[in-house]
Parts: sequence; C-alpha cells; structure tokens
Amino acid sequence: MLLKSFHFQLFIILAAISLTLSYTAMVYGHPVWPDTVKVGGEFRTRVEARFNDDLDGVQDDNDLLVLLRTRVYLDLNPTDEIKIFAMFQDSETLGQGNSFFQTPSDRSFYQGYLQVLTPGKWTTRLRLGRQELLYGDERLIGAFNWGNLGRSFDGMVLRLENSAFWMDIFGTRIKLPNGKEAQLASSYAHWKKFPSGILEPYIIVYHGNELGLNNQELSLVTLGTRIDGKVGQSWDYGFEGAYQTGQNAGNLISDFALQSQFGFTFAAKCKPRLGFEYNFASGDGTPGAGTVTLFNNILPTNHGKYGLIDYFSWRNMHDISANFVVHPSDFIKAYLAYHAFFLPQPANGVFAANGQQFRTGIPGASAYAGQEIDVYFKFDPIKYFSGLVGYSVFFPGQFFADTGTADIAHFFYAQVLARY
Ligand SMILES: [Ca+2]
Ligand SMILES: [Ca+2]
Repeated sequence: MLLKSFHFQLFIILAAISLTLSYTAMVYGHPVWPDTVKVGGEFRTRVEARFNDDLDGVQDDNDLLVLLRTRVYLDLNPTDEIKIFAMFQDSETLGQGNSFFQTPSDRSFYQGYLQVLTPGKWTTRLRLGRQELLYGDERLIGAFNWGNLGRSFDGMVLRLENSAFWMDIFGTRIKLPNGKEAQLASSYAHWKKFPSGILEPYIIVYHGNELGLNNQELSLVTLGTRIDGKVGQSWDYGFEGAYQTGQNAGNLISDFALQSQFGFTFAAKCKPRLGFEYNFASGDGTPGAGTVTLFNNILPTNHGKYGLIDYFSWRNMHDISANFVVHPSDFIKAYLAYHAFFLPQPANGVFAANGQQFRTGIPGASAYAGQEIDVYFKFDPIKYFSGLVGYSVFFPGQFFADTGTADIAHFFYAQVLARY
C-alpha cells in the first residue's frame, strides 16, 4: 500500500537525488556548482506513534503516521552584496487518522527572497520576499521546524547591525493554517555585549480581522525582553518576560508571561548539564467576557519548550520543569526532562502547542493539570545526517478528571534527517 503511493515514490526519487548529490560532494571534495551558486536541501522523515491523545482510555484514538518533508534550495550570490534565495518544500503525511495534531500534505514555494547588503559602520541588510523569521528562543515568533510544514512569512525585514548591536524592523503577512490572514510587524533588538550574555528588547504588533474571539478583529501589542547568558564556565541562565495589550472583539487585552531557567554544566568529558525551568503565562478567569487576560504566544516554535508531547503552550500555564542532558560521545545527545503543569485559571482550560484548546475549562476545577516525562536520544555522526528517537508520557492531573477523562497518554517517535 505504502510502496504504491505516488508520494512515497516521489519521496524515494528525491531521496536518491539528495544522496547522489551528497555523495558527489563528499567524493570529489569540491562543490559541483560555481562559488556564486549553491544548491542544496534536506530530506526528513519521522514516524510518530500516538496513544490516547484524547486522554480517554475507552475511546480508541491510537495513531501511527509517517511525516515526510523534502526541501530543495537555490542560493545565488552574484556579488557580495546581493543574494537571491529560493526554497521549495514538499510535505507529505501518510497514514494519519485520529491524531489531535492534524498535519495536511502540502507542496509550497516555502521561501523566496532578495537580499541586499550595504556594508559600513552600520551594516544594513534588507530582505524582501517570503522568508522564515526566528527570534530569541522562538517562544513568540519562530519557523516551527519540528512541524512538517514549517512557517514562512511574506514581507520585508530590515536589519541594522554594528559590532555591539543589531536591530530588525519588519512588516510581514502570513496565511495561517486555518486560512485566516495575520499581519505581523516588529522592532526586535539584540545587544551582543550585554554583560556575560545577550539582551533582546522587542515590540511585536500582531493583527488580523478574523483572529479574535468569534472570528472578530484582534489587535495585539507585545512588549518584551529576553536575557540569555553564562556565569563563569559552569552556570547558564535565561529570562524572558512579555506584557500584552490591545483589543480583541472590542474587549481590552491585558496579560503577561514569564520564563526563567538556569543550568549547571559539570566539568566532565560527557558535558552533563542539569537544568531547571519555570514558565508562566496568564489565563482568563472569565473567558470570552470582559478584559482578555489570556496570554497569546503569537506564532512560536512551541515544541520542546513545555513538554515534548505538545499538550501545553505558553498560554494559561505554570510549567515547573527539570532536565538533564548528557553527551555519551561527541555525536550523541541524551535528554531527560520532567514537567509539572498547573493552570492559573482552570476556567480557561488547556491550550495545546498548536494554540488550539486541548481541554475546555470549568470554573472551580482543580488547577493541577498533570505531569510529563520526556526522553530522547539524538545522533549527529556526520554533517549530512542526523537521527532522533524519543518517548514522552503524560499523566493527566485532577483538572482533566474534573473536566472529562484523565487517562495516561504516550508518544513515540523516530526521525532521520539527511542534508546535502
Ligand atoms: Ca483514547
Ligand atoms: Ca475575561
């Protein structure tokens, strides 16, 4: 069945081309193309097995699916100042049935932009066209690389940069997976020489005529700051805080979110790091009425930040987490994490990684939403290839029992990525 599918055959052909090009580059040790032309891409496949995403042990919603993603790019650099970049993407989903995170198949002109660089004391870089946007830890604006479709924006990004700072000013629009259009504009600054790290203050303006409650207008202004740094050889820390105001369906918006983390890396060959993290995002005790106090994490890369099973996002949550990373060899990373989730406003329920409501809240329900354990192993033996296998388990808390079913869910995945 799988072998006969057209998409699977296409996938095999593209894989063969990818591998041939990689092999050629490796064997001959020099580029196949002239210096001003780069051709490359990547090809990724992930098998996901999801058990009981609906947290209802009686209702069978178990699912085994295959995600295939092929990207091919052309990168032209006729002069040092000019770049023309184009990337095509083929995303295929095979065998998806009941999963909560439905991923459609799609073929798209994923990126295509013209870049003009003007060197100087303040270098300016202008990018016009379709492009990915990645800022900070991608908690508010990200390219969602974990997703099979990724995320790119249409518009203009101007970067001003010197030896100590850069600042991006951009105006873009995007068609969301639900077919609605959003406009996103921002001024995002980055101070490279902040003592022992970096500091990033930002303003993000997000607007859509149908993005708010009951498909009404949403105008959101986010003011935030992010710090990331190291103290000595062993300690690292991070902090991000954001406040939002604006209008949603005629109601005032006023909400906020915080994130903080610190870690200690032991002086051993396998670089063991023990990390602790706390994430908070405000919720709304009166959802749909009066002031909107639910934090909106805009267009992030949510995966990997609030548990890998993706039942939570940076909305109406406390996430208390500890994690341990170790590198048994240069090319292997092992990761173990624990999360405990609570809801600031049980009436507002749980919002999943895709921003959708995962479980509707009830006033008076318990604030304790559950616990999660994540483990994965990542392999990077050569630069052309990487592998990933992981498992996550979620133990629903009293909140889920108070609002419906509360049975354990499991998530297994295995991914390979080839680049050329
Ligand atoms: Ca089930
Ligand atoms: Ca409210």
